Amino acid sequence: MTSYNTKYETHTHDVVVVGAGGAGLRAAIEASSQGLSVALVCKSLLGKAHTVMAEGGVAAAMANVDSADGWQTHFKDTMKGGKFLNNWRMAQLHAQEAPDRIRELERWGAVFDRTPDGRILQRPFGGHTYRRLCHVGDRTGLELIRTLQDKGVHSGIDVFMECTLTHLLKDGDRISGAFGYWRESGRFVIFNTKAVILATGGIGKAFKVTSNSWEYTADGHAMAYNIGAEMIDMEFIQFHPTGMVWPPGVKGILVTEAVRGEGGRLTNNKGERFMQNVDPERMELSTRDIVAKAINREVKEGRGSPHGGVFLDISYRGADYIKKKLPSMYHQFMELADVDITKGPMEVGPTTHYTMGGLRVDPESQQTNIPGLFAAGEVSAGMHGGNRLGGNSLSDLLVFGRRAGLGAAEFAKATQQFPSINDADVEKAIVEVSEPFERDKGESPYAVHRDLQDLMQNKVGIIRKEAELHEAVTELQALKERARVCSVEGSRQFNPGWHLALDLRSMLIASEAAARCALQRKESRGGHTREDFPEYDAHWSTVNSTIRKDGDAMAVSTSPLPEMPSELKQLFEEAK
Ligand code: FUM
Repeated sequence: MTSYNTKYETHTHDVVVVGAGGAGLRAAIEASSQGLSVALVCKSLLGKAHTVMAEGGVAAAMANVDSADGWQTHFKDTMKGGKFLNNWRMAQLHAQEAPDRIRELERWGAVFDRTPDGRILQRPFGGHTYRRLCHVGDRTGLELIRTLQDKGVHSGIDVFMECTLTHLLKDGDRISGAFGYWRESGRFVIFNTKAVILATGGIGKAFKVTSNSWEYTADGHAMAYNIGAEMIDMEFIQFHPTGMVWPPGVKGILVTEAVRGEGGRLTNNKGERFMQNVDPERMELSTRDIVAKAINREVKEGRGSPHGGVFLDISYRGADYIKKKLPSMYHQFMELADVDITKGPMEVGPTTHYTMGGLRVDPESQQTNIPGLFAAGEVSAGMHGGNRLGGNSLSDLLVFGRRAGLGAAEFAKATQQFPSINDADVEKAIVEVSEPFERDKGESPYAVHRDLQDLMQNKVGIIRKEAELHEAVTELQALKERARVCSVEGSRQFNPGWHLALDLRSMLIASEAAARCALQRKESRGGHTREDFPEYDAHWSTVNSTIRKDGDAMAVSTSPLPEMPSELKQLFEEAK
């Protein structure tokens, strides 16, 4: 329902999903299938999502290629890859339900690559014991989005594109809606709802070198944090080992792990396969945290490629094979770098790819600690622990997108009346988003963003040190102040400077959470490496980092990890 007779354009739906990547689409489909009215609100155009950057495949223990695979092995791989910091129940549900979600996707029209006898083909990926990644060449995320989008638009979901939400609204303790603006006109818009599902993705644009595109500015993290939602484990950032390093304009663009899955070899400038010294058993298919750090070391110690990466070579597989299995990589390097990967190596290096931390959710329903607020996909946390295995994000968003849709639908059904929108909260939100226009001598948001990216890249990056993290926390306070008083010119009509000024506030919250948690965790584990504490630590293996808003301050603490039941622990004993 749309109403224009109140002061602001207001839309009323049982469930509002924010973000239209895989998690948002899957959640919206599920909530809609429960007979509820559903709004799907996205900042970008439908179909433009970081989901497409999970190129190499979706992990599910279908056992089509390696018949010994099963959910127990997938569960164990996920826990080991996450360095046992995962929420065990999420990892269990994920491993158990992923194959059903793939079969469902296939029924909805996804066209996977096939085994000779017609089953879904599966390829190897880092940290997975068996060949487990169902794929469509190197365009798996794209096919997943295409399929979900097709299904979604025929499910009666109301889609609101190019609409940025900046504030979640509450009625008492529970969620009542969201406030934002149309990117083109700058007009304000309100969504009144019984339940909100955040599926806003990650925080990659806080870093200088990233595979993420402009949308990944921590919007969901910040909106939820600002109304009292708890975050966990924000220090765990995944630096994907292989992004492009050259030419400068494309630095950070993803080079899919499928290149290594199909046999790609990493070498340094001496021609050495350096993974031999790091993980001789798994070599290039070690987990991402390990491969990224190994590449970082080669470069730092002077064994890098001419443009500051290392070499990744698949050319020995032959042109036909490469063009069939890795068509996007072939075109990407040809068009962007003038490199023919069927004839010679690529140059690659780590790129900020994924945030393991995020909003704490209930594993069954994906509800946060705010009644009526749910989260799925990268903005939520727990599933991947300290390091995500490649391919587990696509299966995560299918499994937990569905669960969030169901959870929100049940919550909405149990809510008789629409909660009220508090006018004072809306007026406050309007004042906050209008502030950048009120000043004429403030700094440009672009300058603040550039400095934020440099800071996060250099001091909260792959290798961290106490002194630099202290500096990062202090410098982030200064950046927050600069962002608070930055100014933009012109009007609210399509004004990218204004959009960035607002996004900066969200990125600064996520960055501060990452830096403070990284300072607190005195050990190295997965996507968090402390040069001064290089080993695992027994205490830190039992706790999640927690982040909450405490007045104007950010409170960082720890909470005990949920205890794994004995029958699951037994799986690890049997493996020994
Ligand atoms: O390398 C890739 O294709 C990325 C996959 C993922 O992040 O899951």
